[in-house]
Amino acid sequence: MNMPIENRAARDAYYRRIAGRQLTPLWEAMSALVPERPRSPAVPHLWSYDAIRPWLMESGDLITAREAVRRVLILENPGLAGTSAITPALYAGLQLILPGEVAPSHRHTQTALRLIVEGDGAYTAVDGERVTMRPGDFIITPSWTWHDHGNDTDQPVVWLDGLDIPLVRFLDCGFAENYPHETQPLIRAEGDAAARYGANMLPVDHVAAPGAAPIFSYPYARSREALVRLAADAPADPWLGHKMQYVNPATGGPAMPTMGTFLQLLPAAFATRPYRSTDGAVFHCIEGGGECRIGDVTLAFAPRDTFVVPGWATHAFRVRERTILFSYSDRPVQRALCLWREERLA
Ligand code: 1HN
Repeated sequence: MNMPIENRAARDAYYRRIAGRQLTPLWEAMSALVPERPRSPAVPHLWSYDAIRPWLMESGDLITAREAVRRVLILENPGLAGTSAITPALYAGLQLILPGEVAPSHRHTQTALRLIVEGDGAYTAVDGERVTMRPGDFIITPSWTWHDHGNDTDQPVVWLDGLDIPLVRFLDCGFAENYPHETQPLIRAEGDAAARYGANMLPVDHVAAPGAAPIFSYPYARSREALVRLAADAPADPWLGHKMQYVNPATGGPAMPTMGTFLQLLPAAFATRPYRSTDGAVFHCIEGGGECRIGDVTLAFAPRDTFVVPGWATHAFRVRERTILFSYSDRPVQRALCLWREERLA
């Protein structure tokens, strides 16, 4: 029987010959293709709002929202350079809309979320209904819904955009089109969706369908009140503090099919135990401030800062004052595929 011994030169010559036929040897790639545990190419990183704000405002002197379509500075993970991604599956950006501006109507199969960072009273119109934006509000733009934004206030308005752009690109299911006019017609009064689906009731003939929530806005005042109420009586989870997820009120499932969204309260002087999960997450500090230790990196965050924790990276929080963090990840996708894992460490 033939017993080959390692001959590097012979193997390399063979790889070059088969490469011409678009063939590559699995045995050279095996450990990278099937790693023992996730090794995310994403790295921990923080974007300080105070540091970024001047650059964002400067973009307002260079291009209008109309010309830009969306005037956004992308938060690109340093470990994913050139991909416009903050984690392998997700995108993040900070969008600026100045007084009097309109960001024209379009739709795409990518799902978007907004977390309002600065400014009070701009609006987004989704599927024929306007939603007013206030700081801390969480607003969704489901896949393939027409959406345009406007700012009728006298102050700049900034929000954090989260989209599933890299995921949709990976799956090759991106479609997009512009609305024939700058804005879409409003066919329902503001507050219609919230009344119909967001008051712990549903229309009597409603048939729950899979997909994004039928409400577009989760006002911060209500979400915050719930967390503050819980924190007053219930013990904090040692790993997560008081952490809630935003849901589709018609199904109890996640607010959007591709992105999980969370709001978390960490009491004053609280330190969480180390935790990791397979979904890398984008965090945004709404109130308070502290530190997130991720492996040997420590990120110090203040209100309006955004930071990213890569998937399966062990991390722990330490806060001074009561802190409220918004976060989003691809958890619903991982769960639907039975891939999601978490680990609570000592
Ligand atoms: C988009 O439609 C928005 O509607 C924001 O505000 C960011 C990034 C890429 C593609 C579409 C928005 C986007 C986007």
